[in-house]
Amino acid sequence: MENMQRFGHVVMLGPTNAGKSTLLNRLIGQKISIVSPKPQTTRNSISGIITQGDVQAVFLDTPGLHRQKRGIAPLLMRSAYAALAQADVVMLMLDAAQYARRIDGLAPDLKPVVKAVGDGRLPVLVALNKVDVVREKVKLLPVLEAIAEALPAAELFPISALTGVGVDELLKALLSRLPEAPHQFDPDEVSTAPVRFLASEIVREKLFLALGDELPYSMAVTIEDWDEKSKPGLTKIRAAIHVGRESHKPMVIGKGGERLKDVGQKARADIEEMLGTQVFLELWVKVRRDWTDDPSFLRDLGLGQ
Ligand SMILES: Nc1nc2c(ncn2[C@@H]2O[C@H](COP(=O)(O)OP(=O)(O)OP(=O)(O)O)[C@@H](O)[C@H]2O)c(=O)[nH]1
Ligand SMILES: [Mg+2]
Repeated sequence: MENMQRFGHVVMLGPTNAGKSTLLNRLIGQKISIVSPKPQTTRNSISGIITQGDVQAVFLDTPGLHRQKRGIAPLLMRSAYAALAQADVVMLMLDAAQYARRIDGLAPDLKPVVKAVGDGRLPVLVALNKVDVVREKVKLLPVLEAIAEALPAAELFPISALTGVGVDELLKALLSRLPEAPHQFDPDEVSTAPVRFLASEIVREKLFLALGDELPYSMAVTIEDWDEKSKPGLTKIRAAIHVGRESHKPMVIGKGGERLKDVGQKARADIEEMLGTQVFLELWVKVRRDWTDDPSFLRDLGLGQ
């Protein structure tokens, strides 16, 4: 039939730090999902919408899979797997740089995800990411073989989300698997996430990049006030950074307030780009003891049930 529309959800699943959010941003052509070199950066499933002619896809970037059991980690894992319920197509992303160093094929901790997606119910495409850092391509052979063995029906795409190598082919294949269904979004919509949420994520990204290895995991960011009415062309935003302990507060603020100021400046620049207005961003650090155990606050963050 002519002009039959296709629409569906592509769920991006994979170990933490594989590069899922980096790929989503590249596919959408703008920053929607935050990225950092640290694991467990993504906390909420984030949508990115692509419309190409008769095909429209909602990509769901999920929190990375890992084996941590502390704090909110199990909640994040559950939400990643829960996204599968919406999937028409699964994109499983693996880090080639990590697996190329292994000689024994797939890591044992991938077993649960292989089990979850490998029952043949959904089409699975595997994106073997970060091939840009694997100089000797022959080193990829064992992992390619291991993937083919674990998921015989899956199509395999070596890519680099960073440089763009292989991404067009992967996108084409993902879109081609979507079912016939009417489009659900305006062609220029890029995400279903509210801009306020995206702004809070930008602040969280800058904190992830500015702080050491432990602290980012005990922090959350909420938007307390958003005012675009009092002055045309200016958005005034007040965001709270929640830390779990009193002793974390000075670490976030830094000597003479330098660290918080730096985080604020970097976040403001990105939020201005996203909104296309000037932004006045006020950040304040709030101690919310043990927020990771507070169901109502977790719900406010979109992390609870
Ligand atoms: N060299 C290289 N680095 C990449 C590539 N893709 C992503 N990265 C880097 O890998 C790190 C993790 O990227 P993310 O996009 O945050 O990974 P993620 O899978 O979303 O991680 P979680 O949200 O923690 O699950 C960042 O430092 C990226 O810059 C790639 O193709 N090549
Ligand atoms: Mg991510």
